[in-house]
Amino acid sequence: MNKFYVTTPIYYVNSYPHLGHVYTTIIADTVARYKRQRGHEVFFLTGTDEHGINIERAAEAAGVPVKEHVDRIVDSFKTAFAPFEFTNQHWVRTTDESHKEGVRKLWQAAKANGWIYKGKYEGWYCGNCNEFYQEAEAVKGDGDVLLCPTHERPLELLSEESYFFKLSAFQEKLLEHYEKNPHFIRPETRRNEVLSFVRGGLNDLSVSRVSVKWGIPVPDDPEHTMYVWFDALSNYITAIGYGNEQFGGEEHFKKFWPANLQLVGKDILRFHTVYWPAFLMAAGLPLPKTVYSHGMWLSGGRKMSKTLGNVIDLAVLQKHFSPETVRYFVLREMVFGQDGDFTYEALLDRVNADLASGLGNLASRTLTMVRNFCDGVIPSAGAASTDLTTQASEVREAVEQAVAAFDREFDEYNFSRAIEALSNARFRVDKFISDAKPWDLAKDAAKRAELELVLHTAAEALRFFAVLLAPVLPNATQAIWNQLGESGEVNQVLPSNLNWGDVAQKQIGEIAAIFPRLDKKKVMEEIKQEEAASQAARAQETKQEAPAETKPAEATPAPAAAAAPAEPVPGIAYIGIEDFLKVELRVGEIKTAERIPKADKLLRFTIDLGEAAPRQILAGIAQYYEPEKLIGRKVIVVANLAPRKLRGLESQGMILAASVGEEGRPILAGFLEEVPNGAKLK
Ligand code: ME8
Repeated sequence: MNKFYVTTPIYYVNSYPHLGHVYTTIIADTVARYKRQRGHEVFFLTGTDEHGINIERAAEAAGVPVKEHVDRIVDSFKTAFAPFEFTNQHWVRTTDESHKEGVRKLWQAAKANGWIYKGKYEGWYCGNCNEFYQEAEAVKGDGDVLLCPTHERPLELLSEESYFFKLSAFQEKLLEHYEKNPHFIRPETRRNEVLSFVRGGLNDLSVSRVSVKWGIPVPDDPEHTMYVWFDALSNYITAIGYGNEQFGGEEHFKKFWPANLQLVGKDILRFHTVYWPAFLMAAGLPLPKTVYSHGMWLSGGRKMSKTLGNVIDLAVLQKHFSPETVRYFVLREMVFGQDGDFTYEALLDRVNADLASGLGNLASRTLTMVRNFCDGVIPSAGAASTDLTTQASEVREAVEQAVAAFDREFDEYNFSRAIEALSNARFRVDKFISDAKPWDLAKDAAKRAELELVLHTAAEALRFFAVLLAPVLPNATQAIWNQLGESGEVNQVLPSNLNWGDVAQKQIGEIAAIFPRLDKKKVMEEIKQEEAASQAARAQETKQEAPAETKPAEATPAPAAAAAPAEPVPGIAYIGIEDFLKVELRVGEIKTAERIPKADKLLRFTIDLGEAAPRQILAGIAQYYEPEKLIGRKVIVVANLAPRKLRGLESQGMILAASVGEEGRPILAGFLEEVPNGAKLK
């Protein structure tokens, strides 16, 4: 039996699941079901990435032990995924002991082969992507603060002893592999991107951290923890038995590795097509057959991401749309590999057109006529008039061609085109029914053969569609299958075994609507209200999670999308809104800024808070900011803090800043949009 191993990225537990995570997992699940239906022995893996400084900090901010914190978020992923009935054999967690054993083995193998050495690292680090950036790659923010090009958050300058992976030595080997295996990176555009990146030269990679405690200790040097990407990427092999006894260990690993398809978003392309193959080569292991990098779902034209805060709320989505309709939509709507804008309007239109009026309607009208006109038994194809017989053969041809096109496109991961091929054939069937008017034929006993041919053809087409669409719409197609009077599981039917005509003489089952039509206007109104409410709740919770003065540098987890937490998070000392309202936060504009003689930490500002006169405020940020560069900058000021004297000077308020890293480097809070002086924050 052919084996097929498909993986999704393992998702960060630094926040809660959103549509993006569900998307990749839907693709993987659909591929897994497709391959199983065609007789492959499939292993489908998904899971969670649970180490790293961000997670450590988020747990700290929540005041709970890190493991407890990650367990809770892993649960929220599993809860959000549950309605989709994903068929993954395993959920790998990087906190699993078996994973740790495997990662250690990979490290030791790479080290024994001479690809890991010890050195010193200095660089600009983003805790959100766990990645160092060159200064040139960073985006310049206000006050020349360097920002992460992906997350638009400040980078930290880190310097520490580190183990390095000799990535530079793999440039030629990687290029040779890309050349020899044109399908290793797909689609083509991404392959070209990676080729030009690697041709530009590779630097050695820092693969350990002494500053991060929440990670897997480096073998024989436990002061260091492994760089999270070394840890995380290894999941694809540790989860199937590399270096541990999972599923029987080595034998199972050898059976499924190399993976056939590793699905990733384009945001993590480089990790999977440069680092990952290099790590594998370093340990003498084979490389995956294909890394497919898909596009991003955008929301309002921007990448949907928890850090940017514009994610589609899974709770709202799932309230109005069944998991099957969401599956169908994301597969049909997004051209796989390209970005796509997610809108509820498009989802509603798709569901109503393709599923309610389309497949669902074909099923209900065909089966209702079989019940009403043929005593519930699907007729055989009778000897009808030549014209109708010709039309019926054209329908059959269209369906059979679509069946072939479906597999051809699906094998190339063109999901949208595969589904479109079937939809086009369905239009042909619908037209055949509308033209032949079986409801009229039923009134005329002399037209019995015509009536039977129409219903036979429609029911047969429906049966073919059900089998083909089983990986996309598992439950709906099973319902159609049962209503057609077929037994067993539709996903076990090999499409190539389908025989046109076999539908005849089946006693149909009970008819029930498969896809109810959705009232677009009503649903849109409800969604808008729910989204506004959930955004307000999110904003409220964010305030509660991060009281102004102790706001952590990195995002604390956004509130649960799928499982909005009704219960309080243990360990957080909650305050009521009335406490929060006691703090008067106002927008101020820095009018003057200067150093204070003999006080190397303090800067003296005059700040316009929209009052009669500007205030004098002192702030301990002199080591990090050039005073001249701050003039004109809008900041947030605690306006009702009791005045106090510092170095003999009165400070009449406090400027808010994030405190970053162990040294507590301040980063001033500010605004992206124009805002008047004195405006109140609430
Ligand atoms: O990157 N559209 O985890 P992550 C489509 N832990 N897919 C999206 C998406 C969007 N807007 N947003 C996220 C990590 N995704 C690492 C991976 S793997 C060894 C470690 C999907 O939680 C997409 O698959 O940030 C993307 O690559 C992944 O979620 C990133 O998930």
